Amino acid sequence: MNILTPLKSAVFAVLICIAFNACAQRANPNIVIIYVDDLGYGDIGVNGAIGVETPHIDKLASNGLNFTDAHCSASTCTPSRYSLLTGSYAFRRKAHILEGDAPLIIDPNMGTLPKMLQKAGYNTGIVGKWHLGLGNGKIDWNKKIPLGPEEVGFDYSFLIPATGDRVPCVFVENQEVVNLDPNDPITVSYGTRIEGYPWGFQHPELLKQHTDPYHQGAVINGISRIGYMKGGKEALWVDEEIPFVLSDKATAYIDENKDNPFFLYFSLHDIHQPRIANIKFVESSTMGPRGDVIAQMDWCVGQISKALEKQGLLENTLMIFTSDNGPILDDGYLDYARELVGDHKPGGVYRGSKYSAYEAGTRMPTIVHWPKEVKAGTSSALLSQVDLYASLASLVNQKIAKDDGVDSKNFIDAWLGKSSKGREFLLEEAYTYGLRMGNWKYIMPKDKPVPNWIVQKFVDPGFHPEPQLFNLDEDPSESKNMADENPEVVAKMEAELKSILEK
Ligand code: NG6
Ligand code: CA
Repeated sequence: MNILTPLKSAVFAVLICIAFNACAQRANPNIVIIYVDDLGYGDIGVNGAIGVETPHIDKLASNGLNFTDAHCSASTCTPSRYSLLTGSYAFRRKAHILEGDAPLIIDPNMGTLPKMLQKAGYNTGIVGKWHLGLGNGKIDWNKKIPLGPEEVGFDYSFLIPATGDRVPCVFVENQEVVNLDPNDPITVSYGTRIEGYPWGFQHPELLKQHTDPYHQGAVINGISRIGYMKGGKEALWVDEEIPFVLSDKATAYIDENKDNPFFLYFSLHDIHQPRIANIKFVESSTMGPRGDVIAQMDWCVGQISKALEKQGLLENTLMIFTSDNGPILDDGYLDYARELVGDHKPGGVYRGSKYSAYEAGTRMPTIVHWPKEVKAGTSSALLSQVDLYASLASLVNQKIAKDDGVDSKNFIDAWLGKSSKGREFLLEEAYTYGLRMGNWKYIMPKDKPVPNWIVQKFVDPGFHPEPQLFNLDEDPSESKNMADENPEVVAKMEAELKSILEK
């Protein structure tokens, strides 16, 4: 017998062993994105919240990586969600805030984050707010809806179709209205008033909260909404129960998928208006309903951690906790958020809010929690959610086709705290554009009057006839325009913005 044969077999066995271990170590993690609605940078305990406690989120931060300069791609919801799922800026699709009966705005032929994860062997689920449109024209809510999360890459979906303040106020599971009675069909209308649920402007006595004129359509559960609706009585959600319904669906999804890698996009209704906390959370803050729903949202986050822990999955699940746009105190419902805010700073030290091109519009509370791979700490890397598509693709070894995710770049090392290097330039979409270059912040001039509906919200969208330039190192709250002193910085940033917009 050749003396080398046993040696060769031993070496071979060792090599197989090493390869096997490497593969086993690289087992793809579960991925959970917890996407809060309208939560500001300063709205969580770990980032300085006053008057409300967020123990579950703070725990994620103390065991994970807390980002100080991570951004959603826009200061409103539909555009940010579009970018998160497609890796492409919303302006390329002219995506803006959608009504509740708008068609799907994601092209079903496009590559998406969930489709990429499906290819990598993941089961994919969305629970919560969608707000990316459904169907391919006028929706018939009484039939299976032809285009939606399934065509975008989700194996399972349980949705609030648009927003809590828009009709229809029903859940949609796998593209069918939940609990629909065929003898009580649903009709929805935006624009033209239809008889059905009473109208808020005619029946203020029915309301739990008064509203501005934009939210005085159908009154459902004592809350008037945008749009009109008829039928579907059995299917109506109860606002006070939404956090429990969504948390139950999300944790059931985790339980059902515990044996295979899964991607859960848990997209909370909180803390969007109408801010109607469950009695369990009423007066749990000093800030009235807005603070109470922050506490309620924190409880939902705790439910997810608990479900993962119960299944022994918390160690190897990559959880990303963040929000879709900056905070707003008065978005149309009279819940006294402005009066009760006290010393709390929803946007932290940053200027602006939802709808604004200033930093608080897009700088989001952002925590990455993955005990198996990510060391606890903080990171000041400049990151955008538009990059999660390419970054997660790199994590799970998937390639993205050339025409997909055109704005998405791979920053997985920064997202996992292995590098502090984020983007060189970062676009902030609003009603004008913001651009970051390191700690410079540029805002594109817009010489137009601020629309009335924005003025009424006490929001400064950042319109200015001249370019604005801020040095965030010295002036994080964007108070001193440095454009005149730094023409070469302005020129460089204008050229970069032009190239993004014209790409
Ligand atoms: C605005 C609505 C506001 C809210 C927002 C969407 C008016 C005046 N205001 O247009 O109530 O629904 O859209 O919020 O209609 S978001 O977080 O989904 O972007
Ligand atoms: Ca939002």
